[in-house]
Amino acid sequence: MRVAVVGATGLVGTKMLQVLAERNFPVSELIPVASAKSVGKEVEFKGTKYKVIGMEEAIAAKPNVALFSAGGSTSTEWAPKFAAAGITVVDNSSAWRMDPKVPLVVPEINADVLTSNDKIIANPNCSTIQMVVALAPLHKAYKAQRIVVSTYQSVTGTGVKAVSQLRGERQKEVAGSEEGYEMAYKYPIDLNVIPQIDVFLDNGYTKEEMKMVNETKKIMRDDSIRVTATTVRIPVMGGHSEAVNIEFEKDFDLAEVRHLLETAPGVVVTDDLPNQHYPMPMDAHEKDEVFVGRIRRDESQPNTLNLWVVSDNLRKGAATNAVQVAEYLAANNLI
Ligand code: 2RA
Repeated sequence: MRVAVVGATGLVGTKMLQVLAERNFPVSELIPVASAKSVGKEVEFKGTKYKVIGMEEAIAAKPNVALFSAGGSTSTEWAPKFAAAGITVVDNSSAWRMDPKVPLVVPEINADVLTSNDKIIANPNCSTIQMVVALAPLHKAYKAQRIVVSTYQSVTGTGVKAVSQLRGERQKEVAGSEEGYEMAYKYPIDLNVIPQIDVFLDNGYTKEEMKMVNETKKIMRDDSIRVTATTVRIPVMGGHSEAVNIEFEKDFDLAEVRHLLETAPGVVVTDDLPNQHYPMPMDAHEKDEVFVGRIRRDESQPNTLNLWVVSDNLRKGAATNAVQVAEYLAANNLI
């Protein structure tokens, strides 16, 4: 397979290269691509250095698949051009996710929607992906009616500038460093919590919160699930964490819930209270699975469950999910 990675020098693009190599995706030719300012830079794949090329040149190279992580406006402009050249795009931005003609795919849940006619395929938002991976087996068994989710999101979800801001602030606090750094956020993030991810919309929610609401329904193919979200940035780097409260139509047995999660694809249950084992971003970091713990009944109302869900947002929340989509396309001769 000729594989293009668009946005190859960014945090997610770099992770895509790493995940393609680790999973031994059958790459016959790697085509790293980026915007004009990064053209000519070098990236490494399986020990070899590759020069980053521009968009036009990448289309001319005719990759079978292009994994995009270059931001919404780049995807809006360039994904249709790649698609028109017969190249299948798996896009990590939010540009195409809610387009009714574009599949929004988490392979463990809805890869069956994919056909060879799909030339633009959307990768869901990181915080949505990890929640629905845990939700899917439970929704199938008990039918989720309403979800209340609060997130605790890693600065890596914002990108390199936010990682530098957190590192810079910590260096200043701990070592008195005078070294300057750019601000990715309006406020300090170290020793702080920012209850805003992405821009505010007219309804008072952030775009990130509404992504969780709308994308969940589309991936689960169920518009009746009611979702409300509060998304929050915290000074962490390993992954995103979520407190998820799910009200089901049917009652459940906690042992069965645990069994359903333990046997669900892509899920690892870490829930051993006597030993104080529960999912944490520092343990999820660099892992592909979604970790679920603190599994308990919400005692305030019937048929309702509380979960704590953690995953590496750059992996299952972005790069790994995109590569899994490409794996499914390749395995089913759809590219
Ligand atoms: C974030 N959800 O964590 C975004 C990244 N896609 O900010």
